[in-house]
Amino acid sequence: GSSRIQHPDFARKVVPAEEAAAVIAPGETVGMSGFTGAGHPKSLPPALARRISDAHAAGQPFQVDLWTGASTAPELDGALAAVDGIARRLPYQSDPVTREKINTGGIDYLDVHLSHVAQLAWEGFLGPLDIAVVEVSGITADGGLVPSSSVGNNKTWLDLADRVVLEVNSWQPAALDGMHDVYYGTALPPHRRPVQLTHPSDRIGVPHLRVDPAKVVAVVETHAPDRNTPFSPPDDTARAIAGHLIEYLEHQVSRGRLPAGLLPLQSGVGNVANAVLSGLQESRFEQLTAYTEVVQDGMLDLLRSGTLTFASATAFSLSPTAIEEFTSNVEEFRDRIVLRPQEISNHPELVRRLGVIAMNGMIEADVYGNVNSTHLMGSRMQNGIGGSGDFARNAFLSAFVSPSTAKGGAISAIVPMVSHVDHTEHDVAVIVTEQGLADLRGLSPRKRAQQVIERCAHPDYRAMLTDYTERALHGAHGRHTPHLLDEALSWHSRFLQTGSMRPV
Ligand code: 0RQ
Repeated sequence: GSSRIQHPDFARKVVPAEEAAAVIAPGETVGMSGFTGAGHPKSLPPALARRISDAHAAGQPFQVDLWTGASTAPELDGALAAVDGIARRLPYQSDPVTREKINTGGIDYLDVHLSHVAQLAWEGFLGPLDIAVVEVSGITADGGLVPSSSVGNNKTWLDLADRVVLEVNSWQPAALDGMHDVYYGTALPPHRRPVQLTHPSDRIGVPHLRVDPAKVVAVVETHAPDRNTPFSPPDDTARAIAGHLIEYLEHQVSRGRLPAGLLPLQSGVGNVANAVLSGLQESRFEQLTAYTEVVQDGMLDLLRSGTLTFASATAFSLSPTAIEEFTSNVEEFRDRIVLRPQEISNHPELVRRLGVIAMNGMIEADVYGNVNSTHLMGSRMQNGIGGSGDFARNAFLSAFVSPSTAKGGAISAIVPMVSHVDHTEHDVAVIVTEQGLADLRGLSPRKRAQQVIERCAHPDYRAMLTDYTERALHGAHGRHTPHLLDEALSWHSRFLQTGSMRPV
């Protein structure tokens, strides 16, 4: 074994990935590590995909149920989906091949709040977990597992699974050791206790994961990178959205509704989220903190400049350039980033106590403030709800952001009625597009509709939306949330029939 495996019992169990993959039998449930393309196993999954493909070629059925932390990478989700190796998948994915199989009905997909996954598994409701396949960055002399670039559900998988395969990835910086805080205090009700965390930087657990060595059936050594999606600089739309949001936060501070250092920030991933973080870099804010899921490029920049003093998350999601920046300056980041299990990074109790400011992307919002984060045209799964619901419902302030149109203007992201609801009107405080920002707090549905149309809708769709709400006010069964039921989803139907939400 390499120097990353300090314990002789584990070193003796090192085998090639093919051999490790052979311990997984058809029909088993596999819990794998991985969160936003970080910390997933990289060698066993492709080997498992080859086994599955061989079995299928020989006319034998072979599928597994796959649980993870969140999204993984082409060599895991992509490879297993491509060979039709996944029967059931949870909780979040963003892989194009997996997405296609979900939408053609080949994969049963369960879209679960990320903070709920561990308790759902513990409850036993999902069935037994046969095997855990977890990437770690090292094994200590006393058998402790040094977590990798994500923690996710690893604690739960290692505890629950009958058998365990560890992938020790020497590509991960050795300096990750000490950056994790694994909380072992969770229990199912009625034995649950308060989680004693009152500041994003609090440490309430231990730096290493535990595993019963008797359960470890194989150890695989790898040296392979995380997904490392390259970073594209924010476009004008993303910058405009970020500008509105930051101006709004400044205004809230000046009105005394938020402290000068704001409250712990949660930010989704992607172009707009990164633009908000870049915008904060140029703003007057200082002494910021983050209580979020993912540390992305923009957050690393904020930490380096000192605008952000501390970030708590469950995973990294960095570009190749940012990884280099992180590894060559790791000492600078070590005491200012902590990675936790996702049941803690996304814990409703903690999100509420800390007063998190949540900022997440959306597919569409309706004029009354309901938000769809997951489904295109009501039925096609995009990625999943991820952690957005954990944060949105419990945040001090919850914002949803999106360009006002999609597909070159053929789709309005502001619609009469959302085609799927992930976040109800009760969980949405602020909606932001490049057009502007609507603060929906304290407004009745009819007043919300005015704000959303005026501030957020694209000018091409404003008159149509106003026309709808005005006719609904007179034609609806009730005037509280006025809808014309035969028309509410007609924009989506029109898009599916004609390729545009605009009338022909
Ligand atoms: O399609 O790829 O074919 O071009 O949807 O849209 O604009 O690239 O948006 O990457 O910011 O993702 C909600 C999906 C937004 C994301 C969502 C089409 C559009 C494009 C993607 P193409 P964009 P983003 C922390 C928090 C849930 C999880 C979450 C998400 C594709 O933010 O997954 O918040 N959120 N997690 O063209 C039809 C519309 C559309 C539309 C966009 N109204 N109708 N298609 N598209 N709007 C992170 C984690 O939880 C891990």
